[in-house]
Amino acid sequence: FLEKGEVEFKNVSFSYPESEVPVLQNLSFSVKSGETLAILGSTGSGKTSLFQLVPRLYDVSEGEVLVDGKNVRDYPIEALRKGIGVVPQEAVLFTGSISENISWGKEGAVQEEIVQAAKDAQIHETVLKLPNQYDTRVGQRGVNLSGGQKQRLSIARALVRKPKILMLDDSTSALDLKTEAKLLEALRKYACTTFIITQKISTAMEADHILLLDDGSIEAWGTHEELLETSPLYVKIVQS
Ligand code: DCP
Ligand code: MG
Repeated sequence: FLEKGEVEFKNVSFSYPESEVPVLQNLSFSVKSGETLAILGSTGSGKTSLFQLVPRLYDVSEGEVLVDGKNVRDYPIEALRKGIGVVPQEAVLFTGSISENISWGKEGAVQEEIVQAAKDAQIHETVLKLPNQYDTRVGQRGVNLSGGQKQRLSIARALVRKPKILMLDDSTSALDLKTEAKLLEALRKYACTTFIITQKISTAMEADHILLLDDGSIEAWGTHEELLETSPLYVKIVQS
């Protein structure tokens, strides 16, 4: 659905349709195919808003978002939705089996692919312990899962589609460091461009680029080492 998964923001500003308040202001950056971008910033700084502009859950107010050099407005919406795996901040489960929850949105996914996605999302072992494994019902009247387990199911749902661009909105917040490290390692073989909103410096350190948002603007851009040199705000976050 997408060729390479390169993403470029060109002078992007954004405010929500019902409001005048600018949420993102004049953002420019680019991420190459297969690179990882970590997005940091305090609550309300615009991280989730930025995410939503790539699969066109919202459209920019000014500027352009390009995927593989082409304005996202010029793609069929299907291509964006199928080529971009978005894992939302609040994991959503549907009433149905674990398998159905993972394969949702990917017609014709076979069990093998579902299990592989679950393994990569680090949820397979948990699923095996459930009463009916992959046939276990979740959601209403189903088994209850913890926040972290829901997050990982939601990641598996994105991975089964083999996205060119993967967007994780704080999706590893409930994972311990070891599980998160295994997950990030497993993501490598997908070779997708990855946007990862995170509060954890340990995650940011592994990324090719870090974008630090402050009140809708880019406060800093670079690698961990670069930001330690150039951004007092980043240093403050590291030390906190
Ligand atoms: N906002 C809005 N309308 C919405 C969603 C958000 O007006 N439907 C506002 C609230 C914030 C700003 O936009 O002032 C940025 O919100 P984000 O959700 O993008 O912020 P973050 O994702 O960075 O915050 P958090 O870390 O809490 O998820
Ligand atoms: Mg958010």
